[in-house]
Amino acid sequence: MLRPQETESRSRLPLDGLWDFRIDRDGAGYDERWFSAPLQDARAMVVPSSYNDLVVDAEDRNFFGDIWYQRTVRVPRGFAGDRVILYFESATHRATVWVDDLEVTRHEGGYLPFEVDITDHVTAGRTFRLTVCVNNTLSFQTIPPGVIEDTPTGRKQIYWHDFFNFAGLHRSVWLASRPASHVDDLTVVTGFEGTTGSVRYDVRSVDAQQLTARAVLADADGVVVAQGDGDQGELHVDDVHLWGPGDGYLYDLTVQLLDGGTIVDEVHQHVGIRTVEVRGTEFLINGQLFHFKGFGMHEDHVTIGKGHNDALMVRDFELLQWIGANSFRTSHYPYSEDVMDYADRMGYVVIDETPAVGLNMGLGGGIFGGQGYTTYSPETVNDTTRQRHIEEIEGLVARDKNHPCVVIWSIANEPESETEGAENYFRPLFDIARKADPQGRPVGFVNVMLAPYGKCRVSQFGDVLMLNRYYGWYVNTGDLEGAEHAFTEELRGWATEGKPIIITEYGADTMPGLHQLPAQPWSEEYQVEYLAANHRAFDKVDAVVGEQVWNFADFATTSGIMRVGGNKKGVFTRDRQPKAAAFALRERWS
Ligand code: GCB
Repeated sequence: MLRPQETESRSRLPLDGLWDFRIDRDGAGYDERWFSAPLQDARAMVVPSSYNDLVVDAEDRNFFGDIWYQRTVRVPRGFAGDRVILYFESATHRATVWVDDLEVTRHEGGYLPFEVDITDHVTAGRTFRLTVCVNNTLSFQTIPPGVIEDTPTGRKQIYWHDFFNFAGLHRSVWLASRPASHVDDLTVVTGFEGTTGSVRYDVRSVDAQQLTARAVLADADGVVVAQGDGDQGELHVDDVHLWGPGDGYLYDLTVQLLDGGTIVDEVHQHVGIRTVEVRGTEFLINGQLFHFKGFGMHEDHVTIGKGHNDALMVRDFELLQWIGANSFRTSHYPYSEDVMDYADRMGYVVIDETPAVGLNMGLGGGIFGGQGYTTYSPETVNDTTRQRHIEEIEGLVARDKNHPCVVIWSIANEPESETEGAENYFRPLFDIARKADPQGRPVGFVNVMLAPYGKCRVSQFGDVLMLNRYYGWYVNTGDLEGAEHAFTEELRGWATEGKPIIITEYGADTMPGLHQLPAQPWSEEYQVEYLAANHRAFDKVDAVVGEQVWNFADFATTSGIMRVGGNKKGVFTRDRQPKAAAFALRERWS
């Protein structure tokens, strides 16, 4: 599945803007067939955005269940003769879609795209009623998991991850056209030897037996540097300009399906030529040592929640550049395709994560102390959950496999990993990710402090060690000397495993504007000193090849006594202004 694009043979029309919207408080929408008529009692809602922070009523904001979106769509006349496709970049966490009265597709999973061919149900030049029912409930069989508990005051949605369960159509929706005979998927694998780059390509097409494929590679100036015929091939590039950290050099690969001299279909794929390798405790990009500097991030902004917005994305990357970061992790779910494209273009290195977060019932909202559930059991996280998890891994790799920015797949964040149940659950998943990725990138998962060195039973399966640690915050609170000592000791243990270690989270909640001398937790000064103590620990252990602070910016969470207007571990505030720690990091990283 390729994202809609504008080419010689394809068009796309964004369906973003104001849609009719209704929260289905009584769960009546399916029975009353809300899709079969204009949505009654509807209010306006923005696509793309989370609906939650746009409304002011607490019950609406915290609602779980069905929410309905509807709008009228006119199919452009120019789409006549082509296949007409609806493409959703995401619907969190699942969706059912109707074209007029007809259900055309369902999709599970809140952060990956899905499409449906609606050619047979619409007419070029005419309108149709598009209805989408989005559902945001979480269960033990969803990724991420959750549970609905009965309480004296009604049913409540519980989950174990530390960010607000934003819902809605978070990314663009497209009406797209493409020819019946078309390129369905495209894979590139890059490499280089000396100054010659290579791009292996593999074209999968539909209904194209009589057509021939042609691949043309152009450099960033549009000069053709290589071309080949056939569904598969390898292109060679003299004097290659590699893609690398801080140098987002992209070639453009045009793939055409030809009927003699006629172009039947054409797609474009930007290509960054680079290699990724783990060698002992080293992490290499293009054969050179790479040290990760950056953040675990969130798609989270004031008012729009998890909605994608280009302006806010650009601001985030401006700040990443200003602070000297070279990388980030898409904690804790796949990010918008626009973010991935922009990371390619800006030369940012990405650890790409599935939405498998909160598979740890020993944690509550990112904090110790769960609510008495067993994580892995036939009644909780079970084989059905794992099947969903596998689909998320395969779906993520399928979507992002061609991005040069992606250098590691993170298959989960902080699952319970110290038990036999964890070992059994995770054993096959790493190989599933490896098998899915034609580029053979390293695969790992993010380890939690509850499964420290010597206790974790899952890290044996990964190619890299990714650790989230809060020495000086959740433990050794306020005691940075003790924190540095304990962290160094643990790192020395992990270093004996002979794999590269990336610290994927370390951070301290900080109220912007709170100043204290001597520094105390929650003050800006403490965040600065906390980071310095952590850095001293990292710098003593050669196997540590990266540091990603938690978090880039403050973000929304569920209510909790450990959260003050959300999680405040941001180095930037939620509206993207620097705390004191930002200047300290800038000095270390620049
Ligand atoms: C973690 C989680 C992250 C939380 C963070 C915290 O370990 O991975 O999602 O937000 O801790 O601040 O507690």
